[in-house]
Amino acid sequence: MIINQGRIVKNYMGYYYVETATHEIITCKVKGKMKQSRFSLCTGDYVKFEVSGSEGMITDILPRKNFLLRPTVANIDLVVVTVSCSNPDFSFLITDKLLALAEIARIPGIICLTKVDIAPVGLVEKCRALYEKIGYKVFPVSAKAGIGIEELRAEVSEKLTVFAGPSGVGKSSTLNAIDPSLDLVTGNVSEKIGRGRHTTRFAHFIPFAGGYLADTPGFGNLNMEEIEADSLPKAFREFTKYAHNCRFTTCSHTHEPKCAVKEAVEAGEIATSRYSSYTSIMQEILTKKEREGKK
Ligand SMILES: Nc1nc2c(ncn2[C@@H]2O[C@H](COP(=O)(O)OP(=O)(O)OP(=O)(O)O)[C@@H](O)[C@H]2O)c(=O)[nH]1
Ligand SMILES: [Mg+2]
Ligand SMILES: [Zn+2]
Repeated sequence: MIINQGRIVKNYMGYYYVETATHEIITCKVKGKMKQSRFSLCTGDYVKFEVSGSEGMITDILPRKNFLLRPTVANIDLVVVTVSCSNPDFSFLITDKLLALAEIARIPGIICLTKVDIAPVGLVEKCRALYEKIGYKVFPVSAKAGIGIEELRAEVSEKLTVFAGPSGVGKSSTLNAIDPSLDLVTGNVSEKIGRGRHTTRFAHFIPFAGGYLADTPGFGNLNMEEIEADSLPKAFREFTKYAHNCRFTTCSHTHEPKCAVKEAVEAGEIATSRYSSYTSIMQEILTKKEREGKK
């Protein structure tokens, strides 16, 4: 029996596709004892596996450098928060939720604003001003019109980059534009409900420019209930410099008096859209807690 190490680059129909150091892909299943393991394996995990015949059996998971809750991937270098200017409509809340998930996982994040060819007037400039001020790079692109692709390609090279975002925003289309040899399947956006059709069904890593690009399934509703309320304030990076001036050290920046974060919002130093996303997410988390408390 040969014991080997590798990395899960795809998880599909109960199989884990594990890439070895020599770039061989071994189709693996999970050994019984691993199924009860407190870790559930995900794409990006480094694992040990035994090979017998043509199939492998995963026996161990190696420690993770990081873990992103949604999309569920491990050991990554960069999250590209991918949101469209239109069709589906741009959403500050979804953008801020994705940025918060990256912050909580301590993974660098950038924003890719897709479909700039059909952007409402002023949206790109507004987003750039807002997010660049708080330290997020913004890449306006159009896969269709070939705008901004080179800049994005340079940014995502030589690392493991995950594209995350709602269904239909153009993650797969943008990846195809970055590397036309990929030929990923894309789908249209439903005219009736203005949402994507969940064309990409599983996360998978594609070798690219000394690293990997990861296409992931888009989501419909991005649920934040699993986040701890305590970890939310630091997920909004521009709050930090004000938060230590709040009257209460445990200030949640919602209902407390003498809250320096709220004062900064009123003074126009923190964007109202960011504060509004923060309070919405906090509400989602607290509503879940209350529901659980009543059970
Ligand atoms: N106008 C315009 N449409 C685009 C652009 N990029 C993608 N689209 C369209 O958006 C739709 C969805 O694209 P996909 O690439 O499948 O979106 P996705 O984010 O991968 O969606 P899921 O796999 O469902 O998560 C398709 O009809 C694309 O043709 C763009 O730059 N401009
Ligand atoms: Mg897709
Ligand atoms: Zn406060």
